[in-house]
Amino acid sequence: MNARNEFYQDILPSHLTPLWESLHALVPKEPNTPCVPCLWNYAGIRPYLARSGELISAEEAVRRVLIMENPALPGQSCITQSLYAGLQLILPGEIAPSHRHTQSALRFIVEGSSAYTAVDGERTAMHPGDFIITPSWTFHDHGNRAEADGGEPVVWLDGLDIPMLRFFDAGFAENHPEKEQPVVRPEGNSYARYGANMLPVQYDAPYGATSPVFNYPYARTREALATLAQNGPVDPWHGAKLRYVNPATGSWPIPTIAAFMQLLPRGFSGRPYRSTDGTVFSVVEGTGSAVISRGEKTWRYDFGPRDHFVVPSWHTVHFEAASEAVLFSFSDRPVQQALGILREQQLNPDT
Ligand code: GTQ
Repeated sequence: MNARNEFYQDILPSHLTPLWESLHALVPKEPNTPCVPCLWNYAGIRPYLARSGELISAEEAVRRVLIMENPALPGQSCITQSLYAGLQLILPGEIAPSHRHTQSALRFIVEGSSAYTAVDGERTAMHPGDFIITPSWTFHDHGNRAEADGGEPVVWLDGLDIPMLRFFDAGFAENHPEKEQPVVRPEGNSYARYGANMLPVQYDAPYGATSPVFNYPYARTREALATLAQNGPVDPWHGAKLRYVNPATGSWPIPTIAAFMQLLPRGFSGRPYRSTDGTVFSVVEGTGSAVISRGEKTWRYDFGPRDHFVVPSWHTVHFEAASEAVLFSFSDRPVQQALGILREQQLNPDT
């Protein structure tokens, strides 16, 4: 053993370790994420969701979810270092019981129209393409109408800040005493108050920095994107892309999570970009390709409706759309922006 190695051994019991052996890894020249890109083809994984439905009820599971794990971070329940993503299944007649936690959640509806979610005493129906928020520390339960009532399996993408809360060791949770929390306001109440580009004259933010709107319906989002795309031209990198906002502040819908919807016109061939916010995508409509690269490596993901994929931090990506395509996405951008560390780079601006 040379003198240095001997020294490292000697200081180990004192819980000391030499910085000079790890400095370059700790302070890299540029982001060097352990995360890798990954595509979850919906047709490939949908049978597993169905099987989970045969193995356990939503009530027993509390949340019947298949977590989408980054292949490079097995067992860590995260899709990027800061974000959690999963696909949740709820069958007709089932209830996912009420609880609350400090982690914030988004639901992006992938399949089925017979479910609802309740947040803080108000229910909202879930339809494919809807973007729904569960603010931190609000009671929430999910339900699916019974078969006789036209129920069908409902699947949505769960996006949560679980890894961030774990990082801060700031997670709390508790169950509601009842399976379903009491409904105290009629459906649509929140949208009427906060979703008509207006706010109550005596506005008092009900959920702190989180948006008071908890369902951003796809019909409205889709109409806006269609109009933008028709009016053209669209952004050469992103197509027609909008971000979801907290209407009371103009800021992000969730303090820890940004969410976006973009339309790629038919034949769109986007320019490449990279950013430090690793991003999770859910394909709503259309077919196309995401071409991702990092150094010498390239991943080409041909996508269709209901497919999901992740583009990690500082991986270059560009999009191609064979048919008109619509993509939902979310990232940890609000946190990076608040900390002043977000970086984005648009490549080939002149091509
Ligand atoms: O619906 O409350 O995917 O608490 C993970 C944790 C969903 C939920 C998840 C949760 C939920």
